[in-house]
Amino acid sequence: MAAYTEEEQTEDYLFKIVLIGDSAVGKSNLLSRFARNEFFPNSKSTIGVEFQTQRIEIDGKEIKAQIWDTAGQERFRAVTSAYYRGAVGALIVYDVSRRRTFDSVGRWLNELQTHSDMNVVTILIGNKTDLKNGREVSTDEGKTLAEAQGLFFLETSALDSSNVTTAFHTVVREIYNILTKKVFLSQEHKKQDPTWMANGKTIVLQEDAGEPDSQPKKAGCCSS
Ligand SMILES: Nc1nc2c(ncn2[C@@H]2O[C@H](COP(=O)(O)OP(=O)(O)OP(=O)(O)O)[C@@H](O)[C@H]2O)c(=O)[nH]1
Ligand SMILES: [Mg+2]
Repeated sequence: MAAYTEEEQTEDYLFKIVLIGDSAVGKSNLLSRFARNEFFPNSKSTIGVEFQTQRIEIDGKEIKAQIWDTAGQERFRAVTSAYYRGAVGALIVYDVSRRRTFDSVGRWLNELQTHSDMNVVTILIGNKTDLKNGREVSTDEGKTLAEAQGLFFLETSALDSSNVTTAFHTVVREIYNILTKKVFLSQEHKKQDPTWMANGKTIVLQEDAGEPDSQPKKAGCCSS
């Protein structure tokens, strides 16, 4: 593990980003849509931890986004602290057609804050916007919660692909911006907490794919 300060930046970057949210909200399908442009209509619950590494180019620099995915359901989850260790970005996902999953967002935010030792760039994702008739959570409700918590916000559909790439790119771009000190504060964060990222905290990046302590892993490398 390495801590990069302003002076020590290397050419390439590896950002660990975690996917969290209740079971069946579509975390694994958002990842497979983003990484391989695949969607599975009948996917099973994730067991343990999987991750994909996706290359993204920003300002001529190669960023490796290492995106971690685990089960929303407690009994299938990997050791929590190992999952969050070294994460610099997070997507908290709920299902716009199941209000219960939206009600859980606070709990996921707490868990993220408990287990991460730094400010993690976090985006709230309302997934499954294709289920137009089954919607239980409005766009405004999602937006309001995100604003209250100082999070980015997007609605997505892993099924029809809408906003999936944008969601991951938003997180990666913001981490990159913070790291390169191009912007200290996003507008969203500025509104909520003027001290956010301006308090001298070091961003910690993992050099290697830190493995979960006792769970199976699946690493996949994908096209850029
Ligand atoms: N209509 C619709 N269905 C989706 C979408 N994303 C995922 N699904 C479906 O929702 C179910 C659960 O998706 P997963 O990606 O496995 O959910 P998960 O959040 O990874 O679930 P866990 O691994 O149990 O935490 C599957 O049947 C998917 O096909 C979407 O955008 N629209
Ligand atoms: Mg899953």
